[in-house]
Amino acid sequence: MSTSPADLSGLVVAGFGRQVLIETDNGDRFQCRMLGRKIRPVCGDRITWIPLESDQVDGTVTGIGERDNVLMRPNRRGKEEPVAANLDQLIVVFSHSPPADPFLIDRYIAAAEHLQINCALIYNKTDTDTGPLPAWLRELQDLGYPVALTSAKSGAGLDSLRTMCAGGTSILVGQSGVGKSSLLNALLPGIHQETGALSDSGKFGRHTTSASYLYYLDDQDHTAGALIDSPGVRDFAPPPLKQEQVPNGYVEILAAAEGCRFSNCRHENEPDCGVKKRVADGQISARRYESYLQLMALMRTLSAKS
Ligand SMILES: Nc1nc2c(ncn2[C@@H]2O[C@H](COP(=O)(O)OP(=O)(O)OP(=O)(O)O)[C@@H](O)[C@H]2O)c(=O)[nH]1
Ligand SMILES: [Mg+2]
Ligand SMILES: [Zn+2]
Repeated sequence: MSTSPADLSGLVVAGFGRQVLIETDNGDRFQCRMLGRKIRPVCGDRITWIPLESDQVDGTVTGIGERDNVLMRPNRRGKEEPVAANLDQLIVVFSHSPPADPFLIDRYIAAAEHLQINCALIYNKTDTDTGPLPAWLRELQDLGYPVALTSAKSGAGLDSLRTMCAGGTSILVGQSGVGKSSLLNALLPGIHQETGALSDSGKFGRHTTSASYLYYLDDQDHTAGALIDSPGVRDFAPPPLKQEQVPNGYVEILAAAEGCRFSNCRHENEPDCGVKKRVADGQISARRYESYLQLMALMRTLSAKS
């Protein structure tokens, strides 16, 4: 599986299990399969490849470049698998239908904090919702997470989403049905055709439901950013964290930990806990603290099982 200087370079723009779609620097796209089972590139991976004479594919991926980071999530069998690599931002999309689950959103935020990448929040389908911003959302906004109100249907807020994406690679995550793909289609009219064409080509069979796609916001100017869509019900399961990583996922809890008597305080039942003090005097949201306790308990259960 050695890479020779003759190998070409490319970026993975779509992943379909054992096959990927790659894009070269000048924008040409090729379908590639993997050389050997160990190579498992995902969307956002920089790879090396060699062309291949074949009816099925255009080339073979020979290696994956070093990853800055990789977003993991559990697959259908509960096993962790990579979703996308080399991300700069996680964009959590939610709506009022299906209803937003603040705990789920906290878990995505925690995952972004753990990966040390930005996290932004998109409240989509605002064309059908005119109520005030929910309290939990205002709290997250106050913690510093940018919030944009969008409608893929009316086009409202799409400029804010575009601005959020500038300069890096972002991935849209969130519950199935909140409108992630619709937002991409609204931002980039025409791409829907392209994904349709891909699944119709026969080369990838019917595996497009488990695929992730990367799109440049501007093909001519990559500094405008890239956005990855990750479809499927599996997206409901946020990335797993180890229990000791949970406090880092809640920025206000991490900051308040300075006031704890014990340096290894988990802010659960310990005495003289700076976090519990701030919850009591209202400086930390009780909902966020409950969410923290719930995630700690969940990760404890999961690690006990594995
Ligand atoms: N009214 C309204 N409906 C929307 C909006 N965005 C998406 N929808 C609808 O919501 C449904 C789901 O949208 P999708 O874009 O497929 O959702 P998704 O998040 O990509 O879902 P998965 O791929 O399953 O994860 C579709 O019927 C869309 O037409 C919006 O802004 N307003
Ligand atoms: Mg989708
Ligand atoms: Zn504490």
